[in-house]
Amino acid sequence: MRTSQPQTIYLSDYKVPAYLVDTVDLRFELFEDGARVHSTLELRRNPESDETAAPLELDGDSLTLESVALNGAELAAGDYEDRGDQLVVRSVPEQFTLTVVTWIEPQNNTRLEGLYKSSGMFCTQCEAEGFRCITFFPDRPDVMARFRTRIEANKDAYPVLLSNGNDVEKGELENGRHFVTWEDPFPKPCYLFALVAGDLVEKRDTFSTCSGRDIDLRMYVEPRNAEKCDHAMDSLKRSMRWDEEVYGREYDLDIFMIVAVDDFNMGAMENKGLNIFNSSCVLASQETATDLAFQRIEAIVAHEYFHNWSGNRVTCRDWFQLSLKEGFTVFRDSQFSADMGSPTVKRIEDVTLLRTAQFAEDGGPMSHPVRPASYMEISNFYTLTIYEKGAEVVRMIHTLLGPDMFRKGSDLYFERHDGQAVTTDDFVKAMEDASGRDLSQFRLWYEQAGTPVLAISDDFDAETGVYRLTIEQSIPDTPGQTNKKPQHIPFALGLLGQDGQPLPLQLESGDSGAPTERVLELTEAVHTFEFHGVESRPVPSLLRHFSAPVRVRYNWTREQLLFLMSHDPDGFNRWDAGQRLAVDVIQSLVNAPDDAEIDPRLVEAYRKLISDADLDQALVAKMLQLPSEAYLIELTDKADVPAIHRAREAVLRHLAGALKGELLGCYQRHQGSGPYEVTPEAIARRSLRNTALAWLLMIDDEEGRSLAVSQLNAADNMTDRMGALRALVNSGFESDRQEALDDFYNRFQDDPQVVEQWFSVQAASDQAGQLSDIHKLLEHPAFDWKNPNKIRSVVGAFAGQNLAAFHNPDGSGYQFLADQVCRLDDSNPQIAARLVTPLTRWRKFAPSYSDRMKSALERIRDKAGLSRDVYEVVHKSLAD
Ligand code: 0A1
Ligand code: ZN
Repeated sequence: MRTSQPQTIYLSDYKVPAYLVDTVDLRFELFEDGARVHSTLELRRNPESDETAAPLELDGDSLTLESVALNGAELAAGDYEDRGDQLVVRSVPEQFTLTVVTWIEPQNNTRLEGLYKSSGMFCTQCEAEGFRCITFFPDRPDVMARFRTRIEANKDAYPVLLSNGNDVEKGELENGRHFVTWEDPFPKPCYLFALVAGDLVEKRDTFSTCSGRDIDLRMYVEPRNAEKCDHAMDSLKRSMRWDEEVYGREYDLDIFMIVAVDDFNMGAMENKGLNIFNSSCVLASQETATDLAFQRIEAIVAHEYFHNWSGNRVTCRDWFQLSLKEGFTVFRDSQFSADMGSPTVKRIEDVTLLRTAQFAEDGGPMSHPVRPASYMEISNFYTLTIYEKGAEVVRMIHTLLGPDMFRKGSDLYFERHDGQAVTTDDFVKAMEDASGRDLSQFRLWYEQAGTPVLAISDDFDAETGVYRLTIEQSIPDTPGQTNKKPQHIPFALGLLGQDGQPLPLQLESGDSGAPTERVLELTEAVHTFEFHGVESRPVPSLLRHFSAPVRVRYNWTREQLLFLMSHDPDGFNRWDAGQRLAVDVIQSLVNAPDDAEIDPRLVEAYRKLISDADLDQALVAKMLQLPSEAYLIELTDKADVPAIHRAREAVLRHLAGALKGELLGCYQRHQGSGPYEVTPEAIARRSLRNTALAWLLMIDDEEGRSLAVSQLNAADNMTDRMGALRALVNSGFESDRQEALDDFYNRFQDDPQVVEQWFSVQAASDQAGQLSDIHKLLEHPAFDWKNPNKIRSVVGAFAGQNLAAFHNPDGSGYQFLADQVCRLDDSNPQIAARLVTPLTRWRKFAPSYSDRMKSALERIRDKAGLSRDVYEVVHKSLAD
């Protein structure tokens, strides 16, 4: 329990470590009532440190210290100090060996940081500061050491013993125990350490690298999951090949292992040679995983694999540099996913996440730069800003440099910094040095928080044939940052003539060979661009491919949006025009709910989309998704969520009613035949059918109902089964809903990943997820307060997706969330802090809501012994 106020840590206080660790020799004795950890460190003073007389300070957390020895001689109690969170040895020589023995209790570790037990197996999570829960150590990423790890455990219960690197020795011990020793030849920070011990089945494959080395690929899962590994294994091989081809990166060890664990705070972890995954992010079969899950698994497997270079071989100097590895790796995995499927669809998905969730974060109380200047608890900084905005920043460098120079830059970065712990600045420097471009102003993207706003106006002079575009950038104030400087923004655009044809973009008159798309570079607060030789007023296609993470303000008319929806050669902007049009229609209804006329042009646009079989169906599937409530809230000041919910539903119902015939036609047309496949075409087909079904059930259509029931009974895959279940759950057909839910549960009750989907389809539904229903789900025998996935699938889905119910005007949703946060704060502070997020946005809502949200936050604030994680989030949210 915390007794003092949490401290803020500043980037400006960074100092090189006073001591370096060359090697770490670990011996784990694993038992049912705890584990003993013997750690032998070869230490020496850091020649680069000016603290020549500094005591040795090692980090620790929740450890029972059994003994300390220096150069083999046990230290007496007065020779060291055990402060609980630090072990201090005052006088040490230049170079020495320190042996520390600690006792820990993995079986009681509910925080899931350090060594813990999940479904009977031992596993670890050390990023960011979990290694200190295992043994005393300089727990910071710029201390890189070579690890040797011996694991000892009962052989029957834990036949599989894994750690990083290569297994170099194994053998039998007394009392039915055995051991395996692992050696990792690559120096690494301790956050990349991993250990797994359990009764697991092994799935093997091999990969032959570009230089002809054969790599052993191994997946370890619980026996009941043995048939759910193929997709992850295939994804891994595709990732390995892609990283060779696109980045010239070859895998370095002889073995690459993946382990699936059920209890995990995040998605997965890139431990050197031994990636550990949340089961829900790696296990898949046609019967149990949706298309979305298949795609997510491919992306996460790739992400963790890509970290082997962007994160492990080149790592972060300190945690302020987190985006060095995360932003770059997300950029890499998004390029990979784009190459594996449809680049336009992937871009739409990434931008949807960015614009709804990252923009909201950037405009809220936790807003921080891609490279933060301070934090209290680093676990709170695994954010959309670090990951997604960080990836956008790397993408902009890619856009500014072009693919060839970018590759030169990444080659230089890996070559120059291999084996080092570096900063985001080192990354940018490598890009500059390789390309010769000056990125000094660009660096502001790492330093300034907040989403830049581009206010755009235009005018057309028919006499001179000049079209003028004025772009003014501003960056809103964020906590602790005001008066920001203009940033360097790549702005891609095109102009369309009245016939829908792209126009040459002549920045000087008479430039006959001008391209039809350009990337303009904004560096000043205001720019005016003139385009010559334009015959009639063009329609601008702005910020194509979402070339920068900014908000564009421009007064589109609905005509222009309809025009772009059908003519823009940039698929992304076609989709975006459709989104803007739908937002406009829904917002008018929010503002004037009694004026029920819904623009017939929206209906016609959707009719065309649904019926036109010549269009790219994957894009159509995306275009048919109305903007989410979360996005509509993000676009609104002082939002009234139930009103937004009603307006959006009214538009959906209106569209469904008007387009019933087309929806039924679309449903029939996309009936699949042949075996299940996870190709972009098949995914689009299933998505279109399930959207059609969902729309039909929104108007409680009888034909839709019977289609849903038969689809549910006939489905040979989870996408179709879940599509039908979701449509029924969200419909007014109450008895079908209950029957469908019961059948589904009976069929899949032994599969935790499917039960999680079953929880969340209810918790996210305005029909099945009212607060009283949520309480029942929490009482359900399959619910488990110790399992983060279950908590996310009920509490997280309710507060994050069932927005009208969560924002019940009586404030009951907020009080409910506060209760759950307080309850989790002791057992799992990381999860508790993440769950608070919806409440932190209280300023965004109309006063009667925001007052109640604030008082829920105050209740959390007043809980005794609040964790540092929750403390930081709540205090920052309530600060003026
Ligand atoms: N580095 C991992 C994410 C991760 C971060 C923290 C964790 O525990 C607090 C676990 C995983 C990734 O980017 O995949
Ligand atoms: Zn990552």
